[in-house]
Amino acid sequence: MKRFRKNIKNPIVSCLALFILFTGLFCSKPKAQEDKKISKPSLQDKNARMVKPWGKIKLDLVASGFQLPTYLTHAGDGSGRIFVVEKPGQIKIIKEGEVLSNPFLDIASQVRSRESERGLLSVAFHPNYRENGRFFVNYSNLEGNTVIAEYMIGDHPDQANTKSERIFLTIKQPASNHNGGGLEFGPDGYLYIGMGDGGAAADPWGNAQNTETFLGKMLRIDVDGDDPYGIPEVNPFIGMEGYRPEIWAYGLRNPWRYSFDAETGDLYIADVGQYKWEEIHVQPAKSPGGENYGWDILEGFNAFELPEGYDLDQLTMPVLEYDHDLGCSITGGYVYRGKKYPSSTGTYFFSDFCAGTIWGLKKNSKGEWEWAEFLDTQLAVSSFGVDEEGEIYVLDYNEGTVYQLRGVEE
Ligand SMILES: [Ca+2]
Ligand SMILES: [Ca+2]
Repeated sequence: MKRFRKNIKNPIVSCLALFILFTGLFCSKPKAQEDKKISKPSLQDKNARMVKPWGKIKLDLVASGFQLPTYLTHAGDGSGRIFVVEKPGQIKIIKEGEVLSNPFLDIASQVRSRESERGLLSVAFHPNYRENGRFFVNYSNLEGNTVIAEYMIGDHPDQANTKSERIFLTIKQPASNHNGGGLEFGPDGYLYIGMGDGGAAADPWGNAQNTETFLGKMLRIDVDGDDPYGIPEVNPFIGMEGYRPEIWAYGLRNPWRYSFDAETGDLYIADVGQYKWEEIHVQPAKSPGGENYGWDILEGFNAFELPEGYDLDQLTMPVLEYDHDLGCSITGGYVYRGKKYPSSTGTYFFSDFCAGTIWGLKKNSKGEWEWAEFLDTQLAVSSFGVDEEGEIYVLDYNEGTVYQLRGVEE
């Protein structure tokens, strides 16, 4: 496997010339401390095994000209349209292969995007969007705080009503980095909101393990419940003192991208690491929630701020970690469930913003996690996305391009 090089080949140049998303402190990262390996038990033994790729993929250019694209998705309304989110505050539509000149949504005047991890970060369409025209965005407001808000379709199907905003949540951000950014509806119809730990480095405020804050969490809300939103009755901490009832899982550092397997409902969370380890957690569809994913006690499988005598059984371990020889900021993707490329079926594709490598992760026939390098690219992969057919797309942040990930069938 090749080591990553291009985006951080020259740290000075890359930090000045490129927006380094997600890690934020990359430019000033202290040298990693010597790894404090946990020997009892040897947790790293549980890491997914690197194997030869079990298929071939390629990337084909679909559209270009986007301004710092951060996300791509579809409306699930049968229109076949693809929606591309731009960090400065617009959402563009790709319709029958053409990028429409008028944006679907333009809220740039209320979005703060000059810092690398702030801006318009994602959109999620209501599962019944075709009937109700409701969709949801995650952006940084002019004060730099996270806003989760609803918008409605306008008079024309290709243009939202910019005056329809209904704010669900405003979450104070103590630093400009680690804002999370994802929004995904689960198979249960609830909205999952991934929140970073509040930023700086090493979670100085202890947010990820603090169950009274939204930071460093996966939240789950019911957008069809009370005004402005309801709490699902089966949320794991509902009614418990010392816990925000919105919390679905905690102990996350910066879950920038996460997604549900469209077939199994399993939740794949790619959590951006601190000095050394990038990681993926997989939450089974049958999980009742409440997992503690470890940050900042652990980074990946490794001790970070591990208290003396801490019972590691309280934590849910990742299925995969990789160190900073291979990248510096993981970009979670999707499990392929499209119909066109059967050799990719069931493979979770993901990448790294600094490295551009596209990897696949999958359980083998014995139920053991394996991963492999599928493609070496020069892209700054800010996100993946899927269309209505379940086909996967890859966004290049620096070039503003959208590629389709295609299997190369033998
Ligand atoms: Ca800390
Ligand atoms: Ca973790």
